Amino acid sequence: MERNRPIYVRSTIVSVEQKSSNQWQLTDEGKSVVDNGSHEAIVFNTIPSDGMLQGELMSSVPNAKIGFSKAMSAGWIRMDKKAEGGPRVFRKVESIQDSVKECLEKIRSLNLDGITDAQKAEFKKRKLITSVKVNSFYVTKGEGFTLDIEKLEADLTAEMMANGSWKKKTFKPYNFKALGIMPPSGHLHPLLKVRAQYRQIFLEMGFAEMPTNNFIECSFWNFDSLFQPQQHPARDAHDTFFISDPANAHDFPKDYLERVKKTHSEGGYGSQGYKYDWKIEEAQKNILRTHTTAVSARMLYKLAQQKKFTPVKYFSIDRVFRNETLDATHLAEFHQIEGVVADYGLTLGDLMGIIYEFFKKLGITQLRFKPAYNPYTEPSMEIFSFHKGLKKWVEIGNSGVFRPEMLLPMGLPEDVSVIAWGLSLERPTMIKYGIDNIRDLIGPKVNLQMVYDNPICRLDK
Ligand code: FB9
Repeated sequence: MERNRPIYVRSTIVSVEQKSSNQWQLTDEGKSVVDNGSHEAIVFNTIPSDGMLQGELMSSVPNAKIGFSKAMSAGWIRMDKKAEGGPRVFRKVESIQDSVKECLEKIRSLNLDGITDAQKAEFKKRKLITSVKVNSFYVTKGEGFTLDIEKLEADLTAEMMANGSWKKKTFKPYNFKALGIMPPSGHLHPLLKVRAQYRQIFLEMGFAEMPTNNFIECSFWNFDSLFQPQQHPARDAHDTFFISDPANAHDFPKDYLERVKKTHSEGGYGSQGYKYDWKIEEAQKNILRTHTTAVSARMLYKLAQQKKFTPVKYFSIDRVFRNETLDATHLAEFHQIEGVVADYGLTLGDLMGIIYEFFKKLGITQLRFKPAYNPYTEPSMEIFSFHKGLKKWVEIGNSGVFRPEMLLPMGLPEDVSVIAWGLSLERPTMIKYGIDNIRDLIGPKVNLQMVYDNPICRLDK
């Protein structure tokens, strides 16, 4: 091995050069001519010395029409149209030279000597030959040509360095274009990808995220603080999951609880209340929260304890639980997305405006609002968007202005209003990733490969 040649470079064993060319090849008909003679030669050879009826000739040989025409043009045969019994065909010469057959034999052996362009054009027109592109590889010996395939070393080892054996080895050159091995990594679930997008939208709009790390909530914060009466059907076990241990909560702001109790049972703040015997035992019951509005209530109460009110924008995206009938798009839990704005003198127009802004960041601009009912908001509106794919208006959320019976017992100033809206995380995720059954998105039957494979989430695209 030359001393000055780098150890990792192997000299060329063979050089390969690709060349493309167009080549004439025989068609099946051309091959038949080589095997059986040209059509005109077959016609000539079929005619006996005393001639034959043209009709008989034309029906007795294949390709008789082209053969007859070419034989006539070549001066090999003649026709007597007035012969007795009908037009007869006779030979004009003793013998013929089948040049078509001879040329095609040469073309088959790739010998085009003496074959004119006009002949090639004629054969091509008669569909006897066709031009094909042929890719050829010309292999020549390189300066390092050898018949022994020497194993290229992939690694320079300490042992080679120590004993000097590296000097006699040839190393495989590094392939710096090789892609690295995909490192094993985690994969975000589609729901979490979409949650990140919604979180980003809220943050861009100046909202702060609420602490939602308590799936278990007491009925007081989940219902009573929201002025939702204790006999409301949503508070029954068929809609709500109750916790057996600990079944009850005991830590409430005492003064606030009394104000809530009074507002429900006797009214107050201009409201007649529900006029029922409000029971703390109902408020103490622990449940799995049915909406993140329970967290909003806690945050608004905390806000009201400030000496001086300050406007806020809060949001939350987290799991809520409802003991509802399951189907292809509903499970007993879902992720609720909620936005809340508290400020002086907010109106329904402000609520519509901020909902427009929110959904515009999702690429949705066609909205409609439909009057609705929520126990804790008045007025309330369902939000609809025109779905281009389905060509119809679909519900995409709910919204409203929190009632004074909810806000004033907390201690918020009378001129402060709070607007809020909500939607689910699952619905947009299923739409985004084209998932029809929620069990393909969430739950024990989810195909984890879907989690690995599904693309990045961009909600505005
Ligand atoms: O998310 C819903 N639909 C939706 C949302 C987004 C979407 O695509 C994205 C825009 C690109 C497509 C559809 N809905 C609300 C409407 C329906 O899906 C509905 O059938 C299911 N609703 C859930 C509750 O059902 C028991 C979705 C969930 C929901 C409903 C209401 C709220 C939150 C979630 C609320 C609220 C609220 C109201 C006032 C004040 C505070 C909170």
